Amino acid sequence: MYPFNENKISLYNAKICPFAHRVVLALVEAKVPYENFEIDLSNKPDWYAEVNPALKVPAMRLPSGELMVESFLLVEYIAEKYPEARLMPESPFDKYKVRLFVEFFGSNLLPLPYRLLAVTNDASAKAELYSEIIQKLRTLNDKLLENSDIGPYFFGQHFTAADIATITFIERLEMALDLNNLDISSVSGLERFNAWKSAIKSRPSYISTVASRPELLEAYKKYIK
Ligand SMILES: N[C@@H](CCC(=O)N[C@@H](CS)C(=O)NCC(=O)O)C(=O)O
Repeated sequence: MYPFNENKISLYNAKICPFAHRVVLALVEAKVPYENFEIDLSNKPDWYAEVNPALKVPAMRLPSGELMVESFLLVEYIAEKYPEARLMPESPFDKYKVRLFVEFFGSNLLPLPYRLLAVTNDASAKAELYSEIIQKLRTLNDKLLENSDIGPYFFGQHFTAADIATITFIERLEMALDLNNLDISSVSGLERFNAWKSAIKSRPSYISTVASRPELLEAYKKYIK
């Protein structure tokens, strides 16, 4: 039998995982008590197959015994179960906008850190990918602007699942850019993106849960080629 807490949510987490970090942010923002079970992804305990046969983190166990997987579905569950935190907007159309933004991000920006690490030692592929990264970040900037020109969050003053589900991959992208000595700090057309990123990164939920740079470098070195 796998370990769990029978009185509160059990979160099967890996601090370095951007998917798992989404769920941590949602739980902390919604002030949900939970017990963290840290899974070493390079040496998973045998019992983890009982929690998630796909052997991926995050997974969550409710005090009633149900097991749940898939990070964005977990964020949506937390948002719905704890509506006081207002992690999802109320109107169906605004909910659709959150999901569309997360979908856009997932297909366009989410893979970038892994792709960049994979061309670390290939100068021409790296230069090409750098242009693509800038172009995709500018599109992200414009989507943020389109939804709220003042910001700082996707929904203006209102921090939501749209921010939670995307920022964790930006952290990994920054790590991959730094590792490759690529700087985006003075690139034009990213002003709304930069303000968005700083606002989220200064939230206590983020500061208290983000993996350190050395922890990320150690975990992501396997993607470097
Ligand atoms: N679609 C899943 C993806 C989760 C995922 O890929 N997690 C990675 C870590 S970031 C994992 O557990 N990989 C298995 C492994 O490293 O063995 C979700 O959103 O929860």
